[in-house]
Amino acid sequence: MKVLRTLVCGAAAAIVALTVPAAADASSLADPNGKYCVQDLSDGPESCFTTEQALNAYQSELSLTPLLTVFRNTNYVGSGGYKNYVSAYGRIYCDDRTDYNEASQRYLSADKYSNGLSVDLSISSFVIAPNSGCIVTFWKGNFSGDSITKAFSCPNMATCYSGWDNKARSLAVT
Ligand SMILES: [Ca+2]
Repeated sequence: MKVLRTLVCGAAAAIVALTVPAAADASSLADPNGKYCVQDLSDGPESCFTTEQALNAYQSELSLTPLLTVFRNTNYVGSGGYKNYVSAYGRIYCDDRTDYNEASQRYLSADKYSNGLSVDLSISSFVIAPNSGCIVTFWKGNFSGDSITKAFSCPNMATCYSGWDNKARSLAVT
C-alpha cells in the first residue's frame, strides 16, 4: 500500500508541475528510519530507504554510482551488511586530485550497514567501482593513526592487508 500511495502522489505532483525532476520520485521514498542508506557527502547528509530496491532506484535516478562499498563480511557478502559511499560531486569517477575527498567519513561509528550494524571497526571487504580511478584510504583512528591507501577492491581485509580486518575507523575516497 505504501508504494501505491507514493505512486499516486507522484502522479498528482506531475500533473500540477508538468515537469518533475526524475530524482523527485525516488527521493520521495526516502525514509530516515530505513536501513538501506547511501552517504552523499563528506560527513554530510545521507539518504536512507526501507528497501534495497528503493535505494537502487534513488541511486539510478540521480546517476549515483557508489564509488566505494564496504562490507561487514568478507567476499562482498551483502546480506551480512553493506554501505555505499557516493561522490560528493555527483561523479561516477575520481579525478587525479587527492586533496579533495570524493566521499569520506571521519567517524565510521556514525554509519550503519544495511542491516543496522555499525560500520566502525568491522569492515572486512570492500569494492572500489571498476574503472572509477578512485583510491580509498582507511585509518585506524579518526583520520589519524595508521593508514593504508588502496586502488583495488579487497575481498578479505585479513589477507589483503595484514592487521586490517575489523580495524578501520575512518575512510576517504579520493
Ligand atoms: Ca567484519
